[in-house]
Amino acid sequence: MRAVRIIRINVLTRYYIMTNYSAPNGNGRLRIAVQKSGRLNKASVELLQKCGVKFIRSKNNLLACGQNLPIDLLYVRDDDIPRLIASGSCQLGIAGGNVYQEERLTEAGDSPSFPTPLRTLDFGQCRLSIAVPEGSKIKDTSDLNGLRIATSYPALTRDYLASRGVTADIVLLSGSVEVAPELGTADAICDLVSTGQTLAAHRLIELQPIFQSQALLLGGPEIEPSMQSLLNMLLARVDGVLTVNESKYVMLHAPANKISEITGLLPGAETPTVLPLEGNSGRVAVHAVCRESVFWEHLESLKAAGASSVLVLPVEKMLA
Ligand code: PRT
Ligand code: ZN
Repeated sequence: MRAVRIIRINVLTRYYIMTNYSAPNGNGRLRIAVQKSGRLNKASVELLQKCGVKFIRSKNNLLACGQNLPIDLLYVRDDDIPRLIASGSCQLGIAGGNVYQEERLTEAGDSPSFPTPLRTLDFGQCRLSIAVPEGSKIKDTSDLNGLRIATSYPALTRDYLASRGVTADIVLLSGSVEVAPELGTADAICDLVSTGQTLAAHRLIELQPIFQSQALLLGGPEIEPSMQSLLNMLLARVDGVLTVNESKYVMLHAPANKISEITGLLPGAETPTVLPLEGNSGRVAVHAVCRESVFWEHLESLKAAGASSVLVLPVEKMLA
């Protein structure tokens, strides 16, 4: 049975959006919903800034108008983002995979206008996990049969339990889920975990991760043809930013007869540029873009293979 859905769009936000933004733009401007404040806000805004979107926030604080591109940011609660895209109020949005999947498992997810993930972003990593009090008799998911489990993610929790043939009573809480067992309102919880410190502070043991999450760039299934080229450009820039975040530019000197060995030690390197060095030293300069993280261990292996003067530089922008 599906969880009863509570319409969760914050009242003030809903009023504001209905009066100002309820109709699809139709003005050729791309509107992107980002979290107003919270764990995803900073990284979402920074991602768009790295994509070259310059904006200033208006007095009302909910909308930031793009200055150099026809792209505006709408600041909302993260839970509202899938619905704002589905309703056409925004074309894109950044939300956690947990929020997206929770919404997808409700009636809203059946709508043909429900958004799809366009890109998986490199922030907001966490997992939705079942946890039980220390010393609890619950040792396995199956032990939850007939018991109470507190969560803010009823659809994901119910879906997981159903896939294991378990029926438990869902206690719906909008926050502070971890205190439910202490208060005696639930036997277990299902909540987001990042470092695990919150669980430990409440003497809870992680029993079973049920969903791995990170931030997603969401988009509606259809976009006005006039906005398609703008969307394509933004997606190419997002790809560039995501690649650059991991990439490093490596420069080193190496014996000319060791080029293939040295190249093999560079993590995620494409064909390197090899340049002769002044004089006939038998050594060359090697320049390469490494698309994976470069650790001290990599540098030590390069040195052992004969490399010297190894420099690792950040890459600021990249366009495939
Ligand atoms: O106001 P709004 O509705 O927009 O914000 P919110 O309070 O619902 O969300 P927010 O800002 O707390 O989180 C936004 C998103 O960040 C979530 O939907 C996840 O996709 C992602 N995220 C990543 C997390 C965490 N890590 C996280 N650790 N969201 C919440 N937590 C909480 C968790 O609920 C628990 O209370 O942090 C605590 C556990 O953290 P650790 O590090 O102690 O394990
Ligand atoms: Zn939220």
